[in-house]
Amino acid sequence: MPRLVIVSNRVAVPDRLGRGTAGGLVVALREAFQGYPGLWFGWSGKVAAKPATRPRIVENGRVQYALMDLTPRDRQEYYNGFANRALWPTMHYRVGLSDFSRADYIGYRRVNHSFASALAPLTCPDDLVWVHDYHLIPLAQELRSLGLPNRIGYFHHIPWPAPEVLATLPGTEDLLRSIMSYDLVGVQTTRDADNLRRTLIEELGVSASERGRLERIRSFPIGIDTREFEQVATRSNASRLVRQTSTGLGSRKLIIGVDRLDYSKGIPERMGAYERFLVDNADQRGRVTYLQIAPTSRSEVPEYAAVSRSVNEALGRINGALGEPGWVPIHYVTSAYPRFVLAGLYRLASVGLVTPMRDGMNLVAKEYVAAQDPADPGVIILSKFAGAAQQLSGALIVNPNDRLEVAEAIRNALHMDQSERVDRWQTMIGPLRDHDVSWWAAGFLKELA
Ligand code: GDG
Repeated sequence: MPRLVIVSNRVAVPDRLGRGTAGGLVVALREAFQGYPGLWFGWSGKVAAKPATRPRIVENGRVQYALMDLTPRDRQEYYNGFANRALWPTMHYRVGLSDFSRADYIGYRRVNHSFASALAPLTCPDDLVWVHDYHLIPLAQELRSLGLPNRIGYFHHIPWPAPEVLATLPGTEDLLRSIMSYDLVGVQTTRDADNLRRTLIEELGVSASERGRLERIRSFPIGIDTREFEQVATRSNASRLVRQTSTGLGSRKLIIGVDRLDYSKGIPERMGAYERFLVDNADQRGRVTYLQIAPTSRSEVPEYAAVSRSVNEALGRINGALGEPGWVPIHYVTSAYPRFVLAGLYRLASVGLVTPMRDGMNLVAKEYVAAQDPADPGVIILSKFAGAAQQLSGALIVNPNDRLEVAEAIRNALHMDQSERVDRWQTMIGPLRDHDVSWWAAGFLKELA
């Protein structure tokens, strides 16, 4: 059996109790290692004054972790700069928020080069190398220039935009050339795959005779560990926080949103839609509560401070104008909760509100569905711009830019009768169980091998 080498920006080393950090990518990759002995290489999350040339190695069972520190300049230029201030907004169609700097791009290439130089000596020729996400697009090109003969695959977790959108970003041609060094490129949806193929043809001028090379671009929609999440949700009443929330609700219905605090997730827009719902349906005031969990992320990037301000502004306005003594329309928390608490809160909620402006997949949507009580499930309202909308056919699909449409979907979800809720849920849970995270990882790796 070949060894699996995973490379991602962040590496989640399990703690002494064997627990890793929660979160979609981490859970997914942990799952991939079930089938292979392996090495996981990436940034330690630490910043050190001197550049690292060799990683720190941590052994844990069948998996070896190789951790690189970044210098303050690396973190600024590679991570906060090109990856999160230029690539992330452009790939999410937010061209106006994208801030390109040549120095950041040089820093991005430098970190990819130093990661490749540190990784190459740790690999054997028959290892399968699987690189993850937009921070590391040039890695295969760097590894090839060091002579690595291995099969190297790349999975892009975020949307791949239309060619004319990506073309606004300087440096695109260089990035696109580097993506051709992979043997397999996975994206979330068929739309992303079409966009990437078109981008290569239009921006790089891939000619008709070379079109066969585009077959290496394939969609592999990522899943969750569905069965495990279903079980965790069933047992979640053991959590004091879940029981307290349930008691606090009384007969009120719960609407839930769970997102990293990121402008791509559409949190202020969603609050605006909920406000519209309360204004148009005054009888519902005091009968529903909207809980928004939004752990802070990337707080060093100025656009994230700005989205935090817009959320606080919307929250203050709505709770101030529509709240009453004894009823707060929106509960907003920015701390992260353990996974089993999250599962329990999803299960308590009559409505899952998942309305990103753009999202590669969106695992929260899948977790919400998996957590429901099969006999009395809640309703999911899902943005048409999340990759998950291509799979979750029982969702109420909305355009997150249309407050009225989202407000009406909230009303319809709250009034939907039980048999329709059960029917909709049943159309989703089977595919979620079949196309879970193991199916995703195995499908990609089989194709790569
Ligand atoms: C990227 C792409 C793609 C959130 N709050 C808490 C918490 N979370 C967990 C959720 C979920 C994960 O974080 C978020 O995953 P998403 O898919 O929703 O979003 P991104 O972080 O933007 O992920 C996305 C994904 O990669 C995988 O390919 O789907 O499109 O943007 O698992 O549950 N977990 C815990 N406490 C929290 O408070 N424990």
